[in-house]
Amino acid sequence: MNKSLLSAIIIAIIGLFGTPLMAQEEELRQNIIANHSFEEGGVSEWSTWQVSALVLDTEAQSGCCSVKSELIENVVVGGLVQNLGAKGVSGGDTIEAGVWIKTRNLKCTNAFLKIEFFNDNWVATGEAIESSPVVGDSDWCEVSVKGTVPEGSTKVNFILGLWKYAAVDEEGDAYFDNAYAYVVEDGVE
Ligand SMILES: [Ca+2]
Repeated sequence: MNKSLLSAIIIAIIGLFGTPLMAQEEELRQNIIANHSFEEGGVSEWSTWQVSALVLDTEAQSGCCSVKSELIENVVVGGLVQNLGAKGVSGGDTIEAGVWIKTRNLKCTNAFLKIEFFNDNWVATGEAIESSPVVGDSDWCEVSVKGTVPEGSTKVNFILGLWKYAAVDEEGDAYFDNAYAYVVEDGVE
């Protein structure tokens, strides 16, 4: 068999069997965070929990915009939230998630990604998973987490979080961009 015929056969085999597999992986690798890069004008698709959020076209890790998030007065924790449970993520699924964060002069507030798990009655179904915190003056950096969703979870909160650990006025800024979450292993048999 000559080489070109062998190559043609290999390409045909990849054509027959490779595509469906790749399509399946592609489907699993689909970013389930909506408005993940804040390019859609404002914070549509996100809920604000004890933060004010402003989409700016002066800072961006990708595209033209990112979101600047700030804790509202007199709270120590808050964030921008999407419920992955409503997007089909459920107990047993293994998820990989992350976001890019930039901070400026952030003296006593941590910026991070956190994923929390609850059942229908908002009772925690397991330990939350949390990224390393970004503080101080940091250029765009990626934080990520990976974990398995505890059984019985129907609400899976993906949170671009802020936590103020000292009771002083915070003058710094935190920006988030390019949030992602993938189901890397589907727990459903
Ligand atoms: Ca962006």
